[in-house]
Amino acid sequence: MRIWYSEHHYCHATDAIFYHGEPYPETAARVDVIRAALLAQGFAEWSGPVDHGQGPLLAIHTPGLLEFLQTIYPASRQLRQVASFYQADTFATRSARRRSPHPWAQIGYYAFDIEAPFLEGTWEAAYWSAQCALSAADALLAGERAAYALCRPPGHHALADQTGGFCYLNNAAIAARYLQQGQPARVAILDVDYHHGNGTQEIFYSDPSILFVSLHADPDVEYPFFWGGAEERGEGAGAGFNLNLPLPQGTGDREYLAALERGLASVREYAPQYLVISLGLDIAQGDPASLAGFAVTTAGFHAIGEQIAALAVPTLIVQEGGYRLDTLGENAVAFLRAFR
Ligand code: Q9C
Ligand code: ZN
Repeated sequence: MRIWYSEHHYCHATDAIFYHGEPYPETAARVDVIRAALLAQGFAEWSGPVDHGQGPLLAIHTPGLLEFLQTIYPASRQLRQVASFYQADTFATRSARRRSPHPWAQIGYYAFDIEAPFLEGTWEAAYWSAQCALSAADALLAGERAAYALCRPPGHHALADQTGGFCYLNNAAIAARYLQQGQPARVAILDVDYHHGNGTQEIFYSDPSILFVSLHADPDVEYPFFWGGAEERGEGAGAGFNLNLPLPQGTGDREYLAALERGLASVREYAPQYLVISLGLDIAQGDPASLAGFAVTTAGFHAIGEQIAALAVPTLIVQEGGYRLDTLGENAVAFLRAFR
C-alpha cells in the first residue's frame, strides 16, 4: 500500500508551544514516529503529494477561511508582540451582530475554540496535508484498493469556515468530495478517532451522497461536546445519512469492535463506491488525549483494520489524531497491515 507524506508538516512547528500549562500534544514527532515504524516494518512505497491547487479545498471550505489562514500570522505579528503563535481571545458567539476586518475579529470568527493555534507555517503545513489526502485519493481513482495519507495537521474537527481541535483544513472531507469527481457518487466516511468528527459531520450533514459514520467518546463528557450525539442523524436530503455511535470512557477492544460492527453494517447497506477512514490512533490504551479515554490495544487496532478491510471497498485512510508517542508507531502498523 502506497503512503503519501510531506515534509511540509514541519512548518507547523508546534514543539515549543505550551497550552493549558502543558506541552501542545499535536507535534511533528507524532508523524516522525509513525513514519519510522512503517519504514521499519517494510512499508516501502512512499510518495510526496501532487499539488492540486486550492480548487478541491474550495469545494469544502469558504474562500474567507482560506484567505484567513494565509494572512492571520503576518497580520497578527504586525499588530502584536512577536510570538510563535496567535490564538483567539474574542469569539463570535450566538448573539454576534457584526463582523470586523480586524485580525482579532477574524481570528474569533474563523475559530470555534483555542485548540488550533496559528503559527507562521500553519497554512503551508495544512495546505500540503490536504494535498497528501488528495494525492492518495488519486490512487483510488486509478484503481488501487487502499492508500494511506499520513496527514499532519489533522482535519476532522475543521468546519467549512472554522478551525478547531488541532485542525485547519478537513482533509477527509476534501478527499471524499474529490473522490466523487463532480458526480453524486456514493462515498462513506468512517471516523474512528477518539473525538467526534464534528467538522466532517457538519460539512455533509444535509448531503445524502456522503454517509458519515463516527465512533467516538460520548460528547456528554468529552470534546467537542457540542456535536456527536446519537440523535444527530442528518437533515433535509441528508436525513438518515449521519450515524454517531458514542461510547463510554474505558471502552476496550471488545466493546469497540462490537460498535464498529454496527457502524460497518450501515456502511455495507449504503454500498459506497469509496470508503474514507478518519484514522485517529487516540483510541489507544494510555493515549494522553484524555485522563480516562479508551483502551484499544495494538491487537485491537489490527482487528479494527481487518473488519474494515473485509468490506472490500476501495479505502482511503487519512491520519487524524493519536498522541501517545510510545505506541503510535506499532498501532499504525497494526491497523495498516490489514490493508497490505
Ligand atoms: N485540554 C484530534 O484528535 N483538546 N483533535 C481537548 C484538552 C482538543 C483533538 C481539551 C482535542 C482535539 C484530531
Ligand atoms: Zn482525536
